[in-house]
Amino acid sequence: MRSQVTVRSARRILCIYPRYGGVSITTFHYAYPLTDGVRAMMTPLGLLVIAGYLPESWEVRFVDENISQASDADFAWADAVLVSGMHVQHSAIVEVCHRARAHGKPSALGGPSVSSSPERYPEFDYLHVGELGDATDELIRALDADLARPEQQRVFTTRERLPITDFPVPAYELSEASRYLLCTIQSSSGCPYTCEYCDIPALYGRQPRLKRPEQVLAELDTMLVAGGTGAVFFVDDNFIGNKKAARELLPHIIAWQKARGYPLMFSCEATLNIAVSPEILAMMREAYFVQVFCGLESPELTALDAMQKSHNYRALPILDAVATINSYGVEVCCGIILGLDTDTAATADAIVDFAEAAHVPLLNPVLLEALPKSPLWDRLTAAGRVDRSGERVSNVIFTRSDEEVVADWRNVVRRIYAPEAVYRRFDWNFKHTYPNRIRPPLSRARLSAANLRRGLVILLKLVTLVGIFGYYRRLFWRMALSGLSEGLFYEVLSAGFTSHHLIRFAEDCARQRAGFLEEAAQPVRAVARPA
Ligand code: B12
Ligand code: SF4
Repeated sequence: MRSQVTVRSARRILCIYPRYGGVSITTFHYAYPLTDGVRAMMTPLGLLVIAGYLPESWEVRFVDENISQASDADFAWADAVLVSGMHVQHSAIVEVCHRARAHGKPSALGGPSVSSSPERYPEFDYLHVGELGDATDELIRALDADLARPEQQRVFTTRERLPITDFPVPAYELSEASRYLLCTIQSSSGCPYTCEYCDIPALYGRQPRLKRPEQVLAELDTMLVAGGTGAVFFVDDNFIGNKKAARELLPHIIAWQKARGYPLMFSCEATLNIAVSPEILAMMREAYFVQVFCGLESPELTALDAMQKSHNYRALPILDAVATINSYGVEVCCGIILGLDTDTAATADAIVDFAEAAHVPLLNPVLLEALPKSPLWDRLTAAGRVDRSGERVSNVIFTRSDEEVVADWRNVVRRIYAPEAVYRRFDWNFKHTYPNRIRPPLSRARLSAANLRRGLVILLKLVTLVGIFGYYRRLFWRMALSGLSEGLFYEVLSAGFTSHHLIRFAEDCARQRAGFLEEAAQPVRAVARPA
């Protein structure tokens, strides 16, 4: 639902999502040129939720600067500028604030970065700390009452969250949905576990809050009308944070898909112990979930014990868990953390060996970072091991030298994303994972003009850039022909597309240009994603 605040003034609100930091594994930057105009990974859901919550009488414009820059005309049009973002976007967030100020417009910042570190944003006129709730209504009241920039920064902190069952449908219609690889949706917030490095339980709670199934379906319908192109990511911190709720939701999604000819395929984040819930996996298969992102963090059991993440292997050994999930047609992606206290000179090899043994195509190795509000932050602060200078590769003072940790990161990325290694893992999935997927009907929804155009463009560009001009073209064709011989056309395109980004990223790594190392000015560069 929209805000219940009664407003008196007409307002024009410009919502801006700033550029990401450097290229990273999870943003797939290098694959965008293979598409028909994709410019960003996922729709920024938080800001779309806020846009959907603003009073109906207020006009809203939405600009994702990963797609195109907000123009002077946009700023001139606006009465106020609302901004969101993660720590990795810090410098771009501040830059948007300066532009708003140059146009004499008040600016307000909300989202994950300011919610965990408001002190990093003294430039903004208004700060919104926390989730949608009473603070959001206060901000709306303030903008309704007065458009002059306040003399001093005003900080609104959510004390009472809006129940998630009252959340508005995100304003998908304001986003250029076709410019994203994935549309995003949220069915729950929070996670019952307490992994040491993670701030999710503190920020969003240990008791997952749940949307009603009909709410989720209404959001999917809105997304479709807005032009969402086929692939949707559930941003839930842990899709099985409440297993009963997942069991209740999935039959609704299955029925929705069947009634509409399976217009969408899904992915989500979940803990690896989803492997011991066959009934959930069976329904995910039926609903056409094709990928799950699991925060493995380390293949070393001592490391998992130390970070309170033994749920990754207690229910089922890790390799068995991955194989079980694969048997439902669901590909597993793994988050990996380097720089743990338990890491040794053997850790990099253990990670590379794990990738090979588990046949996981996509891994996201990152350096440990202490997030305020996480148990790790408290432990390392007490031990004098949090470095707030922002001048190192992480704010954690590792037990090994920075050089060793970064060398391991580089070593892992280079080896797991060497063309022969990544194609080999995809090839294994052609034989053992993807054939286990349902074959959705070739409905009108799936054969839409937008889907066909995107598929065709990717095919042509992939064949040209990689299949003809790529230095690893022989390996590419071997992988592609192997998949095609199994009748897996979509999967071959997807593997070629994904690998293109990963291989280029690893090449950058070899040339010492990759990711967080470029963003030396940002204190938070690489934190594991949750679940
Ligand atoms: C989806 C996701 C991504 C996606 C897309 C991000 C996007 N475009 O939105 C991708 C895959 C790109 C991504 C990447 C990364 N992510 Co991420 N990601 C998420 C995730 C799982 C969901 C985000 C989401 O949509 N949430 C749902 C929405 C509704 O919630 P919300 O954004 O918080 O918005 C609410 C409030 O904050 C508020 N609000 C938000 N904006 C605004 C604006 C205004 C004006 C107002 C008033 C209010 C307001 O209202 C909303 C409703 O309550 C979150 C975890 C989480 N629980 O949020 C992590 C999270 C945002 N990611 C995180 C991190 C660390 C990363 C990476 C750095 C990980 C890595 N090492 O690779 C990378 C960065 C990549 C890069 N270099 O650019 C951290 C951010 C830490 C921080 N405080 O900045 C989070 C919080 C997870 C965590 N704790 O570790 N991520
Ligand atoms: S890392 Fe994942 S499983 Fe652990 S507390 Fe965070 S969201 Fe939950």
